[in-house]
Amino acid sequence: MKKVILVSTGLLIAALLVWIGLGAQSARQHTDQERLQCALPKEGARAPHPGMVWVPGGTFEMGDKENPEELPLRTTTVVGVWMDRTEVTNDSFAEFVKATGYITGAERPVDLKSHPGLPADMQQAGAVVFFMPNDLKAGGQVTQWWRYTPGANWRHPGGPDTSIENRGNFPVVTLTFEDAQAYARWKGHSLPTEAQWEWAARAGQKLAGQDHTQPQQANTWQGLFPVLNSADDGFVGLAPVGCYAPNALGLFDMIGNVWELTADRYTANHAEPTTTEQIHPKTSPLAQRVIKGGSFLCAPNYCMRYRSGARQPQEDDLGASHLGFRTVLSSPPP
Ligand SMILES: [Ca+2]
Repeated sequence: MKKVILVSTGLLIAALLVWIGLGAQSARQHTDQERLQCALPKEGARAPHPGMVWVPGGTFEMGDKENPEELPLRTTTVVGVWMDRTEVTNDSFAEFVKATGYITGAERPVDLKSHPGLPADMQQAGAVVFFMPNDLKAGGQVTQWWRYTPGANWRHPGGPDTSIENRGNFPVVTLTFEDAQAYARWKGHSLPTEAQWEWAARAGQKLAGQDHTQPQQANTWQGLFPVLNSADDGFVGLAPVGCYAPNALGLFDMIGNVWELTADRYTANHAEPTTTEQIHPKTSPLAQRVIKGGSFLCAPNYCMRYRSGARQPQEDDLGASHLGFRTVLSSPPP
C-alpha cells in the first residue's frame, strides 16, 4: 500500500480559474524578515504545571456541518484537564531527544513490509514537505505542492538543506504519531483526545459552527492557495508559537500554524467515539489519527479547516511539514 498524502480537497478548480485570470502572478516566496520568536505572557509563580493551562470540563456540541466527516453533531462531555498552552516546540522536543536518544520515524528506515511497492524516493527515510509551486498545472493534484522528501525530519523540516537553527520556538514538525506519543509519555502526559482538543479550542463555546470565519488571530493562508500567499498575518510559513492572541483559556495557536495530532483513531464521521482500536488494529499500516486545527496552509479557497469542529485523517507513520502536536495532563484542577 502506497503512503497516501492526505490533504483536504477544496475549491481548487475555482482557484485555478481565478489564478489564471490574475495572469499567473509569481508566487510570493519566503523572506528573511520573518520573526523567530514571539513573547509569551509570564505564568503565575505558583503555576502547578509550567507551560500548561487548566481546561475546565464541560458538555458541548461536538463537530460541524461543513464536511461529512464532521457530522453528526454529537453532545459530548469531557472532564477538566491540563493542556500545553502552546504547540510543542523544537527546543522542547530537543530536550526529550537529548535525554532519551530517541530517533524519530522520519529518521528511521522505511518499513517496506508495511508499504510494499513504494517508489524509490519514498523508500528512503523522510517526510512530506509543502513546496509552493511555481507552475500550477490543471487537475489539482496535491503532488504539485506536497512532496515526499528524503532527509526531511524534525531537525531538517523542509528537507536536508534546511535546519531548525534559531527556530527553537517554532512548533516541531514531521513527527509520526509514535514520536508524539513517546514525547508525551516522557513528560508524563498524553495526547489529547479529539473531544478534549475540540472543547479546549472552543474555550467554553458550547454550540457548534460558531467559528466559520477565517480567524485573524491565527497563522493561516491569505490569498489563493497554493500560489498566492499575501501573508497578511505576518507569516508565509510556520510561525513561532504564541504570536497571536490566545483563546479565552489562554491556549495559543489552537487554530492554524500546524495541525495537531490527537489520540483518537480516525473514522469517517464521529457518530461513535473514535478511540476504538478494533477499527484500525495497531499493526495496520492504514492506521490513521484525527488531526485538528488546520495549519498555515488553510485558506478560504482550500482546506478551510481553521474551525474547531474540522477534522482530518493522518497516517500514523507519516510525518508532514504542517503537522505538530501538544499534550495534556490529567491532574487536579488549580
Ligand atoms: Ca500565514
